[in-house]
Amino acid sequence: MKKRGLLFVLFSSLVLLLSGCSSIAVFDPKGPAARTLSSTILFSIAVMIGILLVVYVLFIVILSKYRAKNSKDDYIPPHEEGNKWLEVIWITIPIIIVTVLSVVTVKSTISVENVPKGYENQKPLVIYAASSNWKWHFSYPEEGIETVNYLNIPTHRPIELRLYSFGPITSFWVPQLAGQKYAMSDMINKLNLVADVPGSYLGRNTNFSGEGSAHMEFETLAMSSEQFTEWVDEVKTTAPALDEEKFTSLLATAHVGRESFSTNHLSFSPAPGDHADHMYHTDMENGNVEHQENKEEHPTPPTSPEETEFDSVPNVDPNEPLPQSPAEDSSGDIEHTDHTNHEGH
Ligand SMILES: [Cu+2]
Repeated sequence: MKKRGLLFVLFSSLVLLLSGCSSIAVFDPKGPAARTLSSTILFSIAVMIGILLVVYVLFIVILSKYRAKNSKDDYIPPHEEGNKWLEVIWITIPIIIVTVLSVVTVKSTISVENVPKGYENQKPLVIYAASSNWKWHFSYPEEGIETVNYLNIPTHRPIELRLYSFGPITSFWVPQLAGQKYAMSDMINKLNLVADVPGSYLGRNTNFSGEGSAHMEFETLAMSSEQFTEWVDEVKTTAPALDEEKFTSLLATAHVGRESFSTNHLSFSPAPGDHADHMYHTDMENGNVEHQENKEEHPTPPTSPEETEFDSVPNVDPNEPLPQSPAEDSSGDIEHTDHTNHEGH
């Protein structure tokens, strides 16, 4: 009974706390893709609440209606043979629920994968977003500029983000603008989004990628296209150029603040091919050869000496005999407990 009271307190405080969070970013979308996702989540929650309501009402009704009663000693309950209609109902309803949820989910997935409706005819602004330990690099190929740890975008224009990573897999997520997508080292993932409300939106890496991953946050600033052009011009005229040497040292630095450059790294460190290319090359009959030849287009990101986890050289010589397991070794000799003594044998 005490346990149940504790659970009740925990549950009600959760309800209070969670309902107090009016600013859950996912439910405060500022663009069509995020709006689709938010309404899909809300719709699923509504369906779930509907199901729970029906289940709990039926549960209470059945519990009270069929509870143990004081009936006569010679009472025999009526013999029931099942009910065709009941069975039809409780098979059909779940099928309908699953169908409705699937249709809604597939439709919203397709819609967020594509350029948002109404923006298909506009030329998208391409931005390469690359992660490295532990920061984000944003390259604007058309404008020729690059930023670190902040992303400025114009509103009411489709943005095509091309995600990749210098190092481990990370995940790019600006919850108020779009869903999350992974950034990987040897291929590009495309993410389409549009911001239709100017403002500052928090973006972050949502995939644990090492000790600094919690600090991989960046500000996405959505502004009018005039302000955006102004900002680009300002960066072009005032920011320093980004050369290979500077970029290499930037990659090697764990944490940096915001930085702006009047040139970008794409000229000397091109991005990998996109996912479609990657699939194509590996799916070829001589997949490996094709992929090898293509290595120049897929630059291997620089790795630090600590990152030798995935080295092709195994730690153990395969020809060396396996170390004897303690099980085979224990011939009933109790004195063999000290490990250092053991090695001397
Ligand atoms: Cu792939």
